[in-house]
Amino acid sequence: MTNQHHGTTMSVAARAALETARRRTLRLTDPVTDADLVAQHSRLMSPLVWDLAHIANQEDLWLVRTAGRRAGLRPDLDPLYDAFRHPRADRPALPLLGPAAARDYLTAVRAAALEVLDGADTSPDNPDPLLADGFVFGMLAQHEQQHDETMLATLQLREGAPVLHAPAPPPAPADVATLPREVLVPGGRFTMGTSTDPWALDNERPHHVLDVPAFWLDTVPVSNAAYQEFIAAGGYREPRWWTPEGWRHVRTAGLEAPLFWRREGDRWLRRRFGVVEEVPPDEPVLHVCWYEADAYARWAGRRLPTEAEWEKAARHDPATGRSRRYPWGDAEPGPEHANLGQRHLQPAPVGGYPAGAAPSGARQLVGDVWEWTASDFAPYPGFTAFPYKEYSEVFFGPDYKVLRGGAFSVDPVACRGTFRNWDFPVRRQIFAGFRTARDASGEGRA
Ligand code: AVJ
Ligand code: FE
Repeated sequence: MTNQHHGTTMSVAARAALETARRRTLRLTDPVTDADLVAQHSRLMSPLVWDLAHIANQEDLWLVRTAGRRAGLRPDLDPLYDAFRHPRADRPALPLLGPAAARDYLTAVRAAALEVLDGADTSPDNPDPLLADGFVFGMLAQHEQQHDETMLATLQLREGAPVLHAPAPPPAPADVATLPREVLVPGGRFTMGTSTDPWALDNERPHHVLDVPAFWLDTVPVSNAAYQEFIAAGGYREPRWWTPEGWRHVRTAGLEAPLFWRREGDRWLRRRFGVVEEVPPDEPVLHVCWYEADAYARWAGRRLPTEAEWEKAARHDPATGRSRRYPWGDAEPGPEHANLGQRHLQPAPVGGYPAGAAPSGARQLVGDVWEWTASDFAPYPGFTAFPYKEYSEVFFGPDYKVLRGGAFSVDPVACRGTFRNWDFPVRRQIFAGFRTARDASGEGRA
């Protein structure tokens, strides 16, 4: 394929990714009343109408003004929708665009952005790295999808009658009962990160080789049933399972169970997008913070996997020594591989998606729930911020823990074996669960 053809292919892919993101944005907000769009459903979150106009404003900035070198539609709005200038809790008090004006801004910016895309040289040899392979268009599709996930979390926090509906995910396959509790990931060198994935973001780059010793990893994410055993064993009342900061947090925040859970008699109920239902025992646990995941792992005599271990389990192919894009290989995620893209409004039971298994046999590394790792969010050796420091660089350091793998709430465009997410260790409104690991001293060196 010539590079010019490649450019056309990337332009088509960019347009499709932008349009997929916009369909989701509208699917999330069209059924919401104006009153609910401007309300603050939690101090942790923005009003939905802020996310809407922020999506438009970032597209105005990066696609219309930066990529298109045009004047832009509303540069005057930049300060209002600058996430660093106004903490989420303060955003309802700002003179925000109302729902109709925010929707008009989205539509108008998109029309201009698609004109820019039509005229852009997205071939790989465009010397402008923003345009080569259509990177900046892919970046904005990922940005909109990330805010769609944030809006989904806001709708989960929202009280009141449901506005979202989706079919249940597929039931667990017949072989779940026979799955081993853990799988062995062999020791040795593996390539972490990427320097070639065209739409990989700055924090996923560059690729680098690490020696990761052999370790055992849970075949599937920790289930609600397993987590309930930790609760029943008094895990939340026993300081020895917690780090000092974790214990302080459990006491001051009064944590007793995952967010959205409520005890009724001897049953656990949960609220899920406005529906109260019994906690399904075989689903991956969801809405736990890093401290809870870390404490559970210690109680179980195990630990959280490091970020490098997680990525090796998800990408390393022992047959070739190569790191692949996904646990199942390089094929784009399909509905048989993983629970992604908000097709469902909950994780699938543990053991699902056998077609998406990694070479080790581990399942559901991608999709269903974000997985907390043991690691702080840090730059890879040779990192350079691109195209702006506020995407990743300003968050590097010990305040944030890395999450991997994506959840049912994540679109495939913002999900790959190298994709890195991060949050404070106290956060629970995100769609996060975890799995555990242990050392395999000496075992299984390939
Ligand atoms: C990568 C999910 C932590 O939502 O704060 C959105 C993504 N960055 N707009 C976030 C992001 C700028 C970011 N996370
Ligand atoms: Fe943003």
